[in-house]
Amino acid sequence: MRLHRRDWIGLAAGGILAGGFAPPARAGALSAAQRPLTITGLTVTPIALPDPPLLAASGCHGPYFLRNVVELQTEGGIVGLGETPGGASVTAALERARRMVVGQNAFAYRKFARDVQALGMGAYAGIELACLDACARATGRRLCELVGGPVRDPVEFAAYLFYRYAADHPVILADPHLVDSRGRGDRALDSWGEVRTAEAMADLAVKFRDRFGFRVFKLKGGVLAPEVERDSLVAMAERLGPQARLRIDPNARWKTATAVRIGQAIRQLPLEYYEDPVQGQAAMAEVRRATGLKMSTNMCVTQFAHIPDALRLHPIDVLLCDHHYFGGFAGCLALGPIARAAGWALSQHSNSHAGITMAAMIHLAASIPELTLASDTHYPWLVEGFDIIEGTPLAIHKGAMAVPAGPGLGVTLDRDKLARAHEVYQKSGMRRRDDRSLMRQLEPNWTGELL
Ligand code: GKR
Ligand code: MG
Repeated sequence: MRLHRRDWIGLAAGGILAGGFAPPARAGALSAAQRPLTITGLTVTPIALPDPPLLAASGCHGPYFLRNVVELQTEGGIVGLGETPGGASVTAALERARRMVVGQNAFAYRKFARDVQALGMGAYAGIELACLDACARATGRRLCELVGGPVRDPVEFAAYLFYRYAADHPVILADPHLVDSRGRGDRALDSWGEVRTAEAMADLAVKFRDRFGFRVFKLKGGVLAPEVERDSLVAMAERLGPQARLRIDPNARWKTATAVRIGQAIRQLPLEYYEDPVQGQAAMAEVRRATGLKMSTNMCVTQFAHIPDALRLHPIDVLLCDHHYFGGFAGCLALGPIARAAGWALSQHSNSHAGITMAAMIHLAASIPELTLASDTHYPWLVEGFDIIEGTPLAIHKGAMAVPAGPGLGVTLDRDKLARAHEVYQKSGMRRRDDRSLMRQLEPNWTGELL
Protein backbone atom coordinates (compact mmCIF):
# COMPACT_ATOMS: atom_id res chain seq x y z
CA MET A 1 0.00 0.00 0.00
CA ARG A 2 1.35 3.40 -0.97
CA LEU A 3 0.63 6.19 1.53
CA HIS A 4 0.39 9.84 0.65
CA ARG A 5 1.75 12.53 2.93
CA ARG A 6 -1.72 13.43 4.22
CA ASP A 7 -2.30 9.73 5.05
CA TRP A 8 0.89 9.68 7.14
CA ILE A 9 -0.23 12.78 8.99
CA GLY A 10 -3.60 11.23 9.65
CA LEU A 11 -2.10 7.98 10.91
CA ALA A 12 0.39 9.80 13.07
CA ALA A 13 -2.38 11.91 14.57
CA GLY A 14 -4.24 8.70 15.42
CA GLY A 15 -1.19 7.35 17.22
CA ILE A 16 -0.63 4.54 14.73
CA LEU A 17 2.92 5.68 14.05
CA ALA A 18 3.92 5.78 17.69
CA GLY A 19 6.95 3.70 18.73
CA GLY A 20 9.41 5.12 16.24
CA PHE A 21 7.63 4.16 13.00
CA ALA A 22 7.78 7.45 11.16
CA PRO A 23 7.05 8.61 7.61
CA PRO A 24 10.00 8.76 5.26
CA ALA A 25 11.75 11.96 6.23
CA ARG A 26 12.60 14.65 3.73
CA ALA A 27 16.31 15.09 3.06
CA GLY A 28 17.70 17.52 5.59
CA ALA A 29 14.93 16.81 8.09
CA LEU A 30 16.25 13.58 9.60
CA SER A 31 15.85 13.05 13.31
CA ALA A 32 18.97 12.33 15.36
CA ALA A 33 18.12 8.62 15.35
CA GLN A 34 17.86 8.57 11.57
CA ARG A 35 21.01 10.48 10.74
CA PRO A 36 24.06 8.52 9.57
CA LEU A 37 26.92 8.29 12.02
CA THR A 38 29.51 9.74 9.69
CA ILE A 39 33.09 8.66 10.32
CA THR A 40 35.38 11.68 10.45
CA GLY A 41 38.70 10.13 11.45
CA LEU A 42 40.62 7.01 12.40
CA THR A 43 43.49 6.95 14.87
CA VAL A 44 45.71 3.87 15.08
CA THR A 45 48.02 3.40 18.06
CA PRO A 46 50.40 0.44 18.05
CA ILE A 47 51.21 -0.69 21.57
CA ALA A 48 53.46 -3.17 23.38
CA LEU A 49 52.38 -4.67 26.71
CA PRO A 50 54.57 -6.81 28.98
CA ASP A 51 54.20 -10.51 28.27
CA PRO A 52 55.41 -13.24 30.62
CA PRO A 53 57.50 -16.11 29.20
CA LEU A 54 54.62 -18.43 28.29
CA LEU A 55 55.51 -21.47 26.20
CA ALA A 56 53.71 -22.88 23.18
CA ALA A 57 54.56 -24.84 20.05
CA SER A 58 55.57 -21.51 18.52
CA GLY A 59 58.28 -20.94 21.17
CA CYS A 60 58.26 -18.46 24.05
CA HIS A 61 56.19 -15.30 24.50
CA GLY A 62 57.81 -12.03 25.36
CA PRO A 63 59.10 -9.73 26.47
CA TYR A 64 56.09 -7.82 25.03
CA PHE A 65 53.00 -8.66 23.04
CA LEU A 66 51.84 -6.24 20.39
CA ARG A 67 48.35 -4.88 19.72
CA ASN A 68 46.85 -2.06 17.69
CA VAL A 69 44.29 0.23 19.28
CA VAL A 70 41.76 1.86 16.95
CA GLU A 71 39.82 5.03 17.71
CA LEU A 72 37.12 5.88 15.22
CA GLN A 73 35.94 9.49 15.40
CA THR A 74 32.43 10.34 14.22
CA GLU A 75 30.51 13.53 13.52
CA GLY A 76 29.00 14.70 16.77
CA GLY A 77 31.97 13.53 18.83
CA ILE A 78 31.23 9.88 19.54
CA VAL A 79 34.41 7.79 19.42
CA GLY A 80 34.34 4.03 18.89
CA LEU A 81 37.14 1.82 20.22
CA GLY A 82 38.74 -1.24 18.69
CA GLU A 83 41.69 -3.47 19.57
CA THR A 84 43.24 -5.91 17.15
CA PRO A 85 46.43 -7.93 16.65
CA GLY A 86 49.66 -6.00 16.74
CA GLY A 87 52.63 -5.79 14.47
CA ALA A 88 53.73 -3.35 11.81
CA SER A 89 51.82 -5.06 8.99
CA VAL A 90 48.46 -4.70 10.75
CA THR A 91 49.29 -1.09 11.67
CA ALA A 92 50.03 -0.37 8.01
CA ALA A 93 46.80 -2.07 6.88
CA LEU A 94 44.80 0.01 9.35
CA GLU A 95 46.46 3.17 8.08
CA ARG A 96 45.56 2.20 4.52
CA ALA A 97 41.96 1.54 5.57
CA ARG A 98 41.50 5.13 6.75
CA ARG A 99 40.59 6.50 3.33
CA MET A 100 38.06 3.67 2.86
CA VAL A 101 36.12 4.49 6.01
CA VAL A 102 36.35 8.24 6.55
CA GLY A 103 33.19 9.86 5.21
CA GLN A 104 31.21 6.60 5.49
CA ASN A 105 28.33 5.83 7.85
CA ALA A 106 29.51 3.72 10.80
CA PHE A 107 26.07 2.04 10.96
CA ALA A 108 26.55 0.83 7.39
CA TYR A 109 29.95 -0.74 8.07
CA ARG A 110 29.12 -3.78 5.98
CA LYS A 111 29.20 -1.55 2.93
CA PHE A 112 32.98 -1.21 3.18
CA ALA A 113 33.64 -4.55 4.92
CA ARG A 114 34.99 -6.38 1.89
CA ASP A 115 37.37 -3.60 0.90
CA VAL A 116 38.82 -3.41 4.40
CA GLN A 117 38.94 -7.22 4.72
CA ALA A 118 41.04 -7.30 1.56
CA LEU A 119 43.70 -5.42 3.56
CA GLY A 120 43.64 -8.11 6.25
CA MET A 121 41.18 -9.64 8.66
CA GLY A 122 43.02 -8.18 11.65
CA ALA A 123 42.59 -4.65 10.34
CA TYR A 124 38.94 -5.33 9.56
CA ALA A 125 38.26 -6.68 13.05
CA GLY A 126 39.66 -3.52 14.66
CA ILE A 127 37.62 -1.21 12.46
CA GLU A 128 34.40 -3.19 12.64
CA LEU A 129 34.65 -3.30 16.44
CA ALA A 130 35.19 0.47 16.60
CA CYS A 131 32.14 0.98 14.32
CA LEU A 132 29.99 -1.26 16.51
CA ASP A 133 31.19 0.47 19.65
CA ALA A 134 30.41 3.89 18.15
CA CYS A 135 26.95 2.78 16.94
CA ALA A 136 26.09 1.25 20.29
CA ARG A 137 27.25 4.41 22.09
CA ALA A 138 25.19 6.53 19.70
CA THR A 139 22.07 4.54 20.55
CA GLY A 140 22.84 4.31 24.26
CA ARG A 141 22.94 0.51 24.06
CA ARG A 142 25.39 -2.19 25.05
CA LEU A 143 27.19 -3.53 22.00
CA CYS A 144 25.67 -7.02 22.36
CA GLU A 145 22.18 -5.46 22.25
CA LEU A 146 22.95 -4.03 18.85
CA VAL A 147 23.46 -7.52 17.42
CA GLY A 148 20.64 -9.39 19.11
CA GLY A 149 21.96 -10.12 22.59
CA PRO A 150 22.51 -10.70 25.32
CA VAL A 151 21.68 -14.36 24.93
CA ARG A 152 23.68 -15.05 28.08
CA ASP A 153 25.16 -12.97 30.88
CA PRO A 154 27.60 -13.67 32.46
CA VAL A 155 29.82 -15.41 29.94
CA GLU A 156 31.95 -18.38 30.96
CA PHE A 157 35.72 -18.47 30.32
CA ALA A 158 38.33 -21.21 30.63
CA ALA A 159 41.60 -21.09 32.56
CA TYR A 160 44.31 -20.91 29.91
CA LEU A 161 47.29 -22.73 31.40
CA PHE A 162 50.77 -22.42 29.91
CA TYR A 163 54.04 -24.07 30.78
CA ARG A 164 56.41 -21.21 31.34
CA TYR A 165 59.67 -19.89 32.68
CA ALA A 166 59.87 -17.64 35.71
CA ALA A 167 59.37 -13.99 34.81
CA ASP A 168 62.85 -13.10 36.07
CA HIS A 169 64.71 -15.74 34.07
CA PRO A 170 68.13 -14.20 33.22
CA VAL A 171 67.63 -14.68 29.46
CA ILE A 172 64.39 -12.67 29.60
CA LEU A 173 66.00 -9.93 31.63
CA ALA A 174 68.87 -9.74 29.11
CA ASP A 175 66.51 -9.37 26.14
CA PRO A 176 67.63 -6.35 24.09
CA HIS A 177 63.99 -5.36 23.46
CA LEU A 178 63.38 -4.81 27.16
CA VAL A 179 62.72 -1.16 28.01
CA ASP A 180 60.93 -1.34 31.37
CA SER A 181 62.17 -1.62 34.92
CA ARG A 182 61.33 -5.28 35.58
CA GLY A 183 64.01 -7.20 37.44
CA ARG A 184 64.66 -10.09 39.76
CA GLY A 185 62.64 -11.22 42.78
CA ASP A 186 60.20 -8.53 43.92
CA ARG A 187 60.74 -6.62 40.69
CA ALA A 188 59.76 -9.57 38.50
CA LEU A 189 56.85 -9.11 36.11
CA ASP A 190 54.76 -11.69 37.96
CA SER A 191 55.16 -14.27 40.68
CA TRP A 192 53.70 -17.41 39.06
CA GLY A 193 57.21 -18.86 38.78
CA GLU A 194 58.46 -21.60 36.49
CA VAL A 195 55.98 -24.28 35.38
CA ARG A 196 57.69 -27.11 33.51
CA THR A 197 56.53 -30.31 35.24
CA ALA A 198 53.21 -32.12 35.64
CA GLU A 199 53.06 -31.22 39.33
CA ALA A 200 53.80 -27.55 38.73
CA MET A 201 51.06 -27.46 36.06
CA ALA A 202 48.54 -29.01 38.45
CA ASP A 203 49.55 -26.40 41.07
CA LEU A 204 49.00 -23.63 38.53
CA ALA A 205 45.57 -25.03 37.66
CA VAL A 206 44.58 -25.03 41.33
CA LYS A 207 45.83 -21.46 41.77
CA PHE A 208 43.83 -20.32 38.73
CA ARG A 209 40.73 -22.07 40.08
CA ASP A 210 41.16 -20.55 43.52
CA ARG A 211 41.80 -17.06 42.24
CA PHE A 212 39.27 -16.87 39.38
CA GLY A 213 36.80 -19.71 40.07
CA PHE A 214 37.35 -21.40 36.69
CA ARG A 215 35.49 -24.63 36.00
CA VAL A 216 37.12 -25.36 32.62
CA PHE A 217 40.90 -25.74 32.19
CA LYS A 218 42.83 -25.64 28.93
CA LEU A 219 46.39 -26.91 28.92
CA LYS A 220 48.57 -25.36 26.23
CA GLY A 221 50.54 -28.35 25.01
CA GLY A 222 53.08 -28.98 22.27
CA VAL A 223 55.82 -27.80 24.63
CA LEU A 224 57.21 -30.63 26.79
CA ALA A 225 57.46 -34.35 25.96
CA PRO A 226 53.92 -35.55 25.09
CA GLU A 227 53.98 -38.02 28.00
CA VAL A 228 54.74 -35.18 30.44
CA GLU A 229 51.77 -33.27 29.05
CA ARG A 230 49.59 -36.37 29.46
CA ASP A 231 50.80 -36.66 33.06
CA SER A 232 50.02 -32.98 33.56
CA LEU A 233 46.41 -33.58 32.54
CA VAL A 234 46.20 -36.58 34.86
CA ALA A 235 47.62 -34.52 37.74
CA MET A 236 45.21 -31.68 36.98
CA ALA A 237 42.27 -34.09 36.99
CA GLU A 238 43.35 -35.50 40.35
CA ARG A 239 43.85 -32.10 41.96
CA LEU A 240 40.80 -30.36 40.46
CA GLY A 241 38.30 -33.17 41.00
CA PRO A 242 35.74 -34.75 38.67
CA GLN A 243 33.64 -31.61 38.14
CA ALA A 244 36.49 -29.84 36.30
CA ARG A 245 36.41 -30.02 32.50
CA LEU A 246 39.79 -30.34 30.78
CA ARG A 247 41.13 -29.45 27.34
CA ILE A 248 44.57 -29.86 25.78
CA ASP A 249 45.89 -27.93 22.77
CA PRO A 250 49.33 -28.95 21.36
CA ASN A 251 48.92 -26.52 18.43
CA ALA A 252 49.49 -29.30 15.87
CA ARG A 253 52.97 -30.08 17.14
CA TRP A 254 52.27 -33.80 17.41
CA LYS A 255 52.59 -36.54 14.82
CA THR A 256 49.41 -38.49 14.20
CA ALA A 257 50.78 -41.58 15.99
CA THR A 258 51.63 -39.46 19.06
CA ALA A 259 48.20 -37.82 19.06
CA VAL A 260 46.47 -41.19 18.85
CA ARG A 261 48.63 -42.67 21.62
CA ILE A 262 48.12 -39.75 24.00
CA GLY A 263 44.47 -39.43 23.02
CA GLN A 264 43.80 -43.04 23.95
CA ALA A 265 45.64 -42.55 27.25
CA ILE A 266 43.51 -39.56 28.29
CA ARG A 267 40.14 -40.98 27.34
CA GLN A 268 39.21 -41.75 30.93
CA LEU A 269 39.80 -38.14 32.01
CA PRO A 270 36.99 -35.54 32.12
CA LEU A 271 38.20 -34.18 28.79
CA GLU A 272 35.90 -31.67 27.16
CA TYR A 273 37.81 -31.72 23.88
CA TYR A 274 41.13 -32.44 22.19
CA GLU A 275 42.25 -29.29 20.38
CA ASP A 276 44.48 -29.34 17.31
CA PRO A 277 46.83 -32.15 18.32
CA VAL A 278 47.83 -32.52 14.64
CA GLN A 279 48.07 -30.41 11.53
CA GLY A 280 45.33 -30.39 8.88
CA GLN A 281 41.79 -31.64 8.57
CA ALA A 282 42.65 -35.13 7.27
CA ALA A 283 45.02 -35.91 10.16
CA MET A 284 42.57 -34.41 12.66
CA ALA A 285 39.83 -36.65 11.27
CA GLU A 286 42.11 -39.67 11.63
CA VAL A 287 42.85 -38.90 15.28
CA ARG A 288 39.15 -38.29 15.90
CA ARG A 289 38.22 -41.68 14.45
CA ALA A 290 41.02 -43.53 16.24
CA THR A 291 40.40 -42.04 19.70
CA GLY A 292 36.66 -41.39 19.68
CA LEU A 293 37.43 -38.08 21.41
CA LYS A 294 35.67 -34.82 20.73
CA MET A 295 38.03 -32.62 18.71
CA SER A 296 38.25 -28.86 18.32
CA THR A 297 40.20 -26.41 16.22
CA ASN A 298 41.36 -22.88 15.74
CA MET A 299 43.88 -24.07 13.17
CA CYS A 300 42.27 -26.26 10.50
CA VAL A 301 39.01 -24.32 10.13
CA THR A 302 39.84 -20.62 10.29
CA GLN A 303 37.82 -19.21 7.41
CA PHE A 304 34.53 -19.93 5.68
CA ALA A 305 36.38 -21.46 2.73
CA HIS A 306 37.59 -24.29 5.01
CA ILE A 307 34.08 -25.37 5.95
CA PRO A 308 33.13 -27.47 2.88
CA ASP A 309 36.16 -29.74 3.40
CA ALA A 310 35.40 -29.97 7.11
CA LEU A 311 31.86 -31.11 6.34
CA ARG A 312 33.32 -33.85 4.13
CA LEU A 313 36.22 -34.96 6.36
CA HIS A 314 34.68 -34.60 9.85
CA PRO A 315 37.81 -33.39 11.70
CA ILE A 316 36.01 -31.60 14.55
CA ASP A 317 33.11 -31.38 16.96
CA VAL A 318 33.92 -27.89 18.23
CA LEU A 319 34.96 -24.78 16.35
CA LEU A 320 36.77 -21.93 18.11
CA CYS A 321 35.61 -18.73 16.51
CA ASP A 322 37.56 -15.50 16.71
CA HIS A 323 36.33 -12.17 15.44
CA HIS A 324 39.92 -11.17 14.63
CA TYR A 325 40.15 -13.60 11.72
CA PHE A 326 36.64 -14.90 11.03
CA GLY A 327 35.34 -11.64 9.58
CA GLY A 328 34.59 -9.73 12.73
CA PHE A 329 31.36 -9.94 14.72
CA ALA A 330 29.44 -10.30 11.45
CA GLY A 331 31.48 -13.38 10.50
CA CYS A 332 31.22 -15.02 13.92
CA LEU A 333 27.48 -14.37 14.12
CA ALA A 334 27.11 -16.04 10.72
CA LEU A 335 29.05 -19.05 12.01
CA GLY A 336 26.36 -19.81 14.59
CA PRO A 337 23.71 -21.34 12.30
CA ILE A 338 26.40 -23.02 10.17
CA ALA A 339 27.87 -24.68 13.24
CA ARG A 340 24.41 -25.77 14.36
CA ALA A 341 23.73 -27.35 10.96
CA ALA A 342 27.16 -29.04 10.98
CA GLY A 343 26.62 -30.41 14.48
CA TRP A 344 29.50 -28.38 15.94
CA ALA A 345 29.50 -26.51 19.23
CA LEU A 346 31.26 -23.15 19.33
CA SER A 347 33.87 -21.85 21.71
CA GLN A 348 36.09 -18.78 21.34
CA HIS A 349 39.80 -18.57 20.55
CA SER A 350 42.10 -16.08 22.22
CA ASN A 351 45.53 -14.61 21.79
CA SER A 352 47.35 -12.17 24.09
CA HIS A 353 45.11 -9.14 24.42
CA ALA A 354 44.07 -6.17 26.54
CA GLY A 355 40.78 -4.96 27.97
CA ILE A 356 39.11 -3.68 24.78
CA THR A 357 39.36 -7.12 23.22
CA MET A 358 38.29 -8.67 26.51
CA ALA A 359 35.10 -6.61 26.43
CA ALA A 360 34.60 -7.49 22.76
CA MET A 361 34.93 -11.20 23.48
CA ILE A 362 32.36 -10.98 26.26
CA HIS A 363 29.91 -9.11 24.03
CA LEU A 364 30.47 -11.59 21.20
CA ALA A 365 29.89 -14.63 23.40
CA ALA A 366 26.79 -12.88 24.74
CA SER A 367 25.47 -12.55 21.18
CA ILE A 368 25.85 -16.04 19.70
CA PRO A 369 23.36 -18.63 20.98
CA GLU A 370 25.50 -21.50 19.65
CA LEU A 371 28.60 -20.37 21.59
CA THR A 372 27.78 -22.64 24.48
CA LEU A 373 31.29 -23.63 25.60
CA ALA A 374 33.58 -21.60 27.84
CA SER A 375 35.75 -19.22 25.81
CA ASP A 376 39.53 -19.00 25.99
CA THR A 377 41.15 -15.82 27.23
CA HIS A 378 44.73 -14.73 27.88
CA TYR A 379 43.43 -11.88 30.08
CA PRO A 380 44.61 -13.35 33.42
CA TRP A 381 48.17 -13.18 32.04
CA LEU A 382 47.95 -9.44 31.43
CA VAL A 383 50.34 -7.97 33.97
CA GLU A 384 48.61 -6.03 36.72
CA GLY A 385 48.52 -2.29 36.15
CA PHE A 386 49.13 -2.46 32.39
CA ASP A 387 45.64 -2.74 30.93
CA ILE A 388 44.81 0.22 28.74
CA ILE A 389 41.23 0.62 29.92
CA GLU A 390 40.26 2.95 32.71
CA GLY A 391 39.67 1.63 36.20
CA THR A 392 40.18 -1.88 37.44
CA PRO A 393 40.47 -4.79 34.98
CA LEU A 394 37.25 -6.53 33.98
CA ALA A 395 36.55 -9.05 36.70
CA ILE A 396 36.47 -12.85 36.42
CA HIS A 397 34.17 -14.24 39.04
CA LYS A 398 33.33 -17.95 39.34
CA GLY A 399 35.03 -18.42 35.97
CA ALA A 400 32.67 -16.01 34.25
CA MET A 401 32.58 -12.37 33.21
CA ALA A 402 29.60 -10.03 33.28
CA VAL A 403 28.71 -8.15 30.12
CA PRO A 404 30.08 -4.63 30.72
CA ALA A 405 27.35 -2.12 31.45
CA GLY A 406 27.88 0.01 28.36
CA PRO A 407 27.00 1.96 26.37
CA GLY A 408 28.97 0.33 23.58
CA LEU A 409 31.73 -2.00 24.70
CA GLY A 410 31.43 -0.51 28.17
CA VAL A 411 35.12 0.31 28.49
CA THR A 412 37.01 3.57 28.08
CA LEU A 413 40.64 4.22 27.25
CA ASP A 414 43.12 5.15 29.94
CA ARG A 415 45.11 7.72 27.96
CA ASP A 416 48.17 7.60 30.22
CA LYS A 417 48.46 3.85 29.99
CA LEU A 418 47.88 3.93 26.24
CA ALA A 419 50.64 6.52 25.85
CA ARG A 420 52.99 4.45 28.00
CA ALA A 421 52.25 1.30 25.97
CA HIS A 422 52.85 3.19 22.74
CA GLU A 423 56.15 4.52 24.02
CA VAL A 424 57.22 0.97 24.91
CA TYR A 425 56.24 -0.10 21.39
CA GLN A 426 58.42 2.58 19.89
CA LYS A 427 61.41 2.03 22.15
CA SER A 428 61.37 -1.78 22.22
CA GLY A 429 61.80 -2.06 18.47
CA MET A 430 59.49 -5.11 18.42
CA ARG A 431 57.40 -5.06 15.27
CA ARG A 432 56.11 -8.64 15.09
CA ARG A 433 55.67 -11.65 17.34
CA ASP A 434 58.80 -13.79 17.34
CA ASP A 435 58.43 -16.65 19.83
CA ARG A 436 61.08 -18.73 18.06
CA SER A 437 64.02 -16.40 18.67
CA LEU A 438 63.39 -16.07 22.38
CA MET A 439 62.92 -19.83 22.68
CA ARG A 440 66.22 -20.49 20.90
CA GLN A 441 67.97 -18.30 23.44
CA LEU A 442 66.32 -20.13 26.34
CA GLU A 443 66.81 -23.59 24.83
CA PRO A 444 69.55 -23.47 22.17
CA ASN A 445 68.68 -26.97 20.87
CA TRP A 446 64.99 -26.17 20.40
CA THR A 447 63.80 -26.57 16.82
CA GLY A 448 60.02 -26.80 17.21
CA GLU A 449 60.02 -30.10 15.26
CA LEU A 450 57.06 -32.47 15.44
CA LEU A 451 56.95 -34.70 18.51
O1 GKR B 1 49.37 -17.61 23.12
O2 GKR B 1 50.97 -18.94 22.58
C1 GKR B 1 49.79 -18.63 22.58
C2 GKR B 1 48.79 -19.53 21.94
O3 GKR B 1 49.38 -20.71 21.53
C3 GKR B 1 48.18 -18.85 20.78
O4 GKR B 1 49.17 -18.33 19.96
C4 GKR B 1 47.30 -19.73 19.97
O5 GKR B 1 46.95 -19.06 18.79
O6 GKR B 1 45.77 -19.47 21.75
C5 GKR B 1 45.99 -20.02 20.57
C6 GKR B 1 45.43 -21.42 20.41
O7 GKR B 1 44.45 -21.72 21.03
O8 GKR B 1 45.98 -22.18 19.62
MG1 MG C 1 44.26 -23.60 19.84
